[in-house]
Amino acid sequence: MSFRYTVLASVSALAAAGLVSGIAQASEHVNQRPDAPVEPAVHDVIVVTGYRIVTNIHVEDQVSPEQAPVLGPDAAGLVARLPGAALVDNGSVSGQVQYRGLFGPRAPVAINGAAVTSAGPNLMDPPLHYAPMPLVERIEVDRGVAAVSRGPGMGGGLNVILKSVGFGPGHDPVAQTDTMTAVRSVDGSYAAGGVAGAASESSYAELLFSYEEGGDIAFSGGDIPNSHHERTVYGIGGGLARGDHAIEFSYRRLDTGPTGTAALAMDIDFVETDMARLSYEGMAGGITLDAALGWSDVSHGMNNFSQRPNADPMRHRFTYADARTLGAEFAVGVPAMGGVLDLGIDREEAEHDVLITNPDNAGFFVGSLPDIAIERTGIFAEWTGEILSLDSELGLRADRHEDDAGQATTGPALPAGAQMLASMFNMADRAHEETTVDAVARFWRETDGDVTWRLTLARKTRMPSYVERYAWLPTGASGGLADGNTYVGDLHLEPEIALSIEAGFDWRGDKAYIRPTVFHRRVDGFIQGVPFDATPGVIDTPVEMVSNMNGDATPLRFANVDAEFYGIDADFGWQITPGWRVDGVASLVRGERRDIDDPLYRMAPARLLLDLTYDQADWSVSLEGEFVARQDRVSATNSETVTDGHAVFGANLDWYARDNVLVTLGAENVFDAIYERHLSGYNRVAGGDVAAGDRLPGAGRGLYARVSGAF
Ligand SMILES: [Cu+2]
Repeated sequence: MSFRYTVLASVSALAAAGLVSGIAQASEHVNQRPDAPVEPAVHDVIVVTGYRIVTNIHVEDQVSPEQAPVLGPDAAGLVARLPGAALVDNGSVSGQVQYRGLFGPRAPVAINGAAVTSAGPNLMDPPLHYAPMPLVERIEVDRGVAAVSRGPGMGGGLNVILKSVGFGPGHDPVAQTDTMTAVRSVDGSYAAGGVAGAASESSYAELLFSYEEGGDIAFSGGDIPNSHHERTVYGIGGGLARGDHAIEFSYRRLDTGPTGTAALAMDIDFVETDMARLSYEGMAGGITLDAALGWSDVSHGMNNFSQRPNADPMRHRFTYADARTLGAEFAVGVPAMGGVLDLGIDREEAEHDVLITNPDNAGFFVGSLPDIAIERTGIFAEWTGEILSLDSELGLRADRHEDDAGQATTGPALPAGAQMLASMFNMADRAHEETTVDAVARFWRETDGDVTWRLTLARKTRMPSYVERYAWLPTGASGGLADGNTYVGDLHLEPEIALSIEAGFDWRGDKAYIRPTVFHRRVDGFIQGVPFDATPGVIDTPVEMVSNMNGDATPLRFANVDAEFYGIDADFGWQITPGWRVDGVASLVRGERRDIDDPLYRMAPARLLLDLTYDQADWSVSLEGEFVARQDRVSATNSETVTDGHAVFGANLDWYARDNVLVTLGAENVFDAIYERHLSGYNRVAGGDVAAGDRLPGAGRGLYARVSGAF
């Protein structure tokens, strides 16, 4: 249900922002339920393909990248512009979103409403890897926490809506396209893609395509090591509608070529992913029906020698990581107690397998995460309506989880210590069952049209990831933490349980707006690396021996600890004169252990984004400053280093060449500042322009251009 709400919210936001009729028409097909309410109080929408937005004051539920520079191929960078959000950058196309301190497996991400399964045990292919910028229409973000109907997950839910021609307004099929091309000087990159198809009110068919390629990103000290990328996506889709019933089908193929991930021990050699989804949406007797079947198959290869120097053939590694998923969902919406009650059931089956090899030694292979099977069946109830004149959303969900792992295989060339760990793993009871319960209550109230108060209370859970549970061999695989540590899992991990409260208001006056939020989240059983045993550095266990041979005498072990997060963030703006306006986003988050005195690892530093914009009818110019504070609250457990504060400035010109063509020209990092990004990890590529072990810097000065067009 929340999915439907946000679709409608964005459509109305676009209309409110004064979009021209062409795009409004293209969006009309999503407006299948004109009676459904619109709830910007609980969702943010980032519109990527908003053409000709005549802005007086920012509409409260969208951030438009057309008025702000969005650089590079990663949609994670776009989301990072929201209040409370930041980019955790493990590579040009390996970015994760951090939202109010949560990232990686704690931040649920869907594409077109479908959960995305990554294959890489270090999230080289995080969910947003599957949403190249030329294909992204908009991104919807559940403010604070995700509704239970989105599935399990701890943080705010992200749903990326890809471009689609969708159903059209007319009886006869009409051809449509929506494309974007971009070039960027700092990495010599280009991107091109979009959707083309034909649509009528009863059917549509479409083709999707995108191609992106870029070299290493330059900064004033040289090139950022292994920051190149290459990615292709193509797909088909279609739909049939009869009366109150519609079915839609989509298939996409993703093909990522050699791409660097300098903060990790290996680079991407390939990611080859097939994804398909069949969905039904309809209405019968006043009851709404939603059903979907999804399937994905990821084949991923990575290595530590073809894109980075590695002179020792004994240490060459090529790792294969595969994942397959099957999912099914069914939900009904019925009128109840003056509101709407959504009842749903969903099931997901996932298989993961990771095999480490040495291509120069046929006897060296090891199944480090062997034949992992993860099954989940969930049910939820979510009611939306009015309680004591407060708009309310009350949700409850329960999930049954079953995990298991197969037998670890080892080649004869593997050292004896690792052989022993494998046989211990194979003798252990690896199966696990768990039931988790989530509850979300949201209340919001609009007063005299200017202020919307909002309050969210939630109990959310997260199951340990398969890496956290089943990593029996100490390796750098950690779900993309990129802290340089070696990790082992724990078969006995408990689920994380988070209790959170979040409160704020959205105020919009004639000439200004502000939307501040304060939040607190207490997590029991927070899963985090801790010293392997009571005598770290004393090599007295098989795990420490094997880890020491791999170059880390002090491995970490995933364990349940206690943690908390709190912070404040806001976006705001002021229309100074009819032509000039200022917009800004400010974010502050703290994450701390509660059981010991140590900040949590990889927390975003305090940040302020400020844009000064001059608007005219057909064009606008923006100057942007990004001010990032020093981060000295760093995790001693993760050997995290401090980063200094910095300021980076950019400028861009938007020109609405026609009603449906937008041209953007911009300059990034105009003063060519050298700065370290706290969330980007440490360089692990030797022999480049950044010393191994140093923080990876941000991009240097450059120009970029982008043309978006819909016909
Ligand atoms: Cu990988």
